Amino acid sequence: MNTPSLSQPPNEIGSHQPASEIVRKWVAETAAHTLPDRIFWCDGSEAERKFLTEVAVADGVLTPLNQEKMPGCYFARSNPNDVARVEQFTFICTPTEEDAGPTNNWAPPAEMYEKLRGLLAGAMKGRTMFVVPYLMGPKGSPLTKVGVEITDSIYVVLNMRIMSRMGLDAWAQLGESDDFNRGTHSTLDCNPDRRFIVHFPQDNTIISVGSGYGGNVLLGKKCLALRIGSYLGRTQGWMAEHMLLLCVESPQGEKTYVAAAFPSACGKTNFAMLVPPAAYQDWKITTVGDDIAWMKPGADGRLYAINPEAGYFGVAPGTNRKSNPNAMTSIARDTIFTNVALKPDGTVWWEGHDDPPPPECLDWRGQKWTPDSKEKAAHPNSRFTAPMANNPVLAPEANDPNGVPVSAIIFGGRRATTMPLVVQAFNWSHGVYLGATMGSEMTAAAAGTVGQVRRDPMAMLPFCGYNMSLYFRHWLSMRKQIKNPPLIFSVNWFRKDKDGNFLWPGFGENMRVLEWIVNRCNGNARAHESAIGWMPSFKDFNVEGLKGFGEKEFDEVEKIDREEWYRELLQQDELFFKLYERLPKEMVFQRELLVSRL
Ligand code: GTP
Ligand code: SPV
Ligand code: MN
Repeated sequence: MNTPSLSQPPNEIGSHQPASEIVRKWVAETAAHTLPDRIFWCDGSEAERKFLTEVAVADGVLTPLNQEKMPGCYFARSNPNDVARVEQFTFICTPTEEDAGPTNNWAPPAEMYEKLRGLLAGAMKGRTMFVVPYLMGPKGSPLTKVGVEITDSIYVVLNMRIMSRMGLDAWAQLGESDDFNRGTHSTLDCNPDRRFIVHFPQDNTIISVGSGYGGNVLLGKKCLALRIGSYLGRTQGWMAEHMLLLCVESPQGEKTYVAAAFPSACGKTNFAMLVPPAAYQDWKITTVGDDIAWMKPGADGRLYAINPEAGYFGVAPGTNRKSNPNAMTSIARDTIFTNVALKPDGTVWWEGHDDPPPPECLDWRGQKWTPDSKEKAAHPNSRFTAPMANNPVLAPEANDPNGVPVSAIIFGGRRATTMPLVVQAFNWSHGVYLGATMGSEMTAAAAGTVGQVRRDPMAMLPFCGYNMSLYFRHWLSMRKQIKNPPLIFSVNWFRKDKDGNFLWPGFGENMRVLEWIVNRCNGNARAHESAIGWMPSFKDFNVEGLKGFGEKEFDEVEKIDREEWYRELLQQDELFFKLYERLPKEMVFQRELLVSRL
């Protein structure tokens, strides 16, 4: 067989240009500036996937895994300097600095365009420029958006193909319209000094340079679906949120849809694919989405949500048959693994895998690793990219253009102290306050100090495409458009005892919290009023079959410690001071009410 080459794709692969003159002109201009050897127009077909995969393997970008044990699976390593999102190099370039607000990096748009233009000049010389058309959202949904990503990375193309609805449907939805997201990505030389992830919300434009990894470069995901999406949502009356979406089906067959915002690497994928414990045999959880939700009020006065994505870019470490069997099945085939460890038999491993540590393997950097090694075998932010169609508990509603009506919104951070297992907000504006003041320990999903508690409002700190104070206002004002709003809850799976052990078993057992939440939504569960919101008493909470967890343990995980709360309030104030200028008054009132209740 000949070596597959991008200069000679078979059967007209790579040549499907759109009818749109606007797109062709933009692509031609970008090519004239970046000077690629050729332009490859993606169509999303299976033939194209096969061809590009062969090229990626021939170029050493992908390594085929053991095809008997892991059919259709490939392995990739990123540059060791490029393993997570880089928040310090992520910019929101709105016309004024105030539009971007104090929580975002900002630069004047003209200046930033100029700087990026300089970096992109001739950047694709000797490379192929791929044009990737994609839909964020199910075909035919009023919420669905068209994006076009120009990229010089074949890895990006193959990942975007899994993560979005990539292909000719996007050209069909676009027609001659100008309404699409313009994304330009070049890996350049992958130098951190020339790494910028830049958004121009007012132009529906993203330019990303100098990285090849995850949320920095799969532009439909965090850049379009959250940063640009949140900006558009504010002007168009909808919401773009860092939320999973799941369906709870009760033994009576009643379906309740729940959205939950947890910060990066804090449990969204796990919660979205939850397997109920034995005591819940007649309950069923299905996954609508695991990372992002777009929500809009429907004609019936409820809030409807879609998952704009088509795949899962999930955290590998900690994923196993016990913690998340549905994820394990999802990644059994047709999956790309990035920065995990590679075993001699062509399968993969990571910390927290079902299999014991291999006697020998290659670590995520490609160096020999044994169980005696001090370093981790897989990078803590190593990931899998899997099609959502592989998920055995995928909700059919994930492809429904109408979306699903949301009954509950949950906010949750990773907190060793202070925050109880579950509490319900008194009302919408109190719920917005709970979300706005959320704190969480930092994780490996972003470059930074892992473990430090920071404020991460609605899990959107790195993803809000405009002024955070105005984002809070948008949340408050949405209430007027939603006659039957979802109830709002706060959860914390990560509270610890003095010895550093988790007080709550988490994972599948989170079903117990979910049951109480769903029952609250349907008027079937009791609660008592506490200083911080409605809480279940022990008798309202189902612990059937949960060994070693009785009233004492429950009280511990639900405890409100006043000292801790006063400290918490001081930390919240730091964020409020930063946002003070345009902070909605409701936030200050809610704070005062909380202080007086405490
Ligand atoms: P992003 O993809 O970065 O947005 O992350 P995510 O929010 O989807 O997080 P994910 O579900 O991948 O979980 C990240 C880490 O949290 C993994 O190491 C999990 O094992 C761990 N985790 C998830 N759920 C629980 C839980 O209920 N309890 C505990 N203790 N850990 C959990
Ligand atoms: C996150 O960090 O929240 C992720 C991974 O989901 S990334 O796509 O890299 O943003
Ligand atoms: Mn995420």
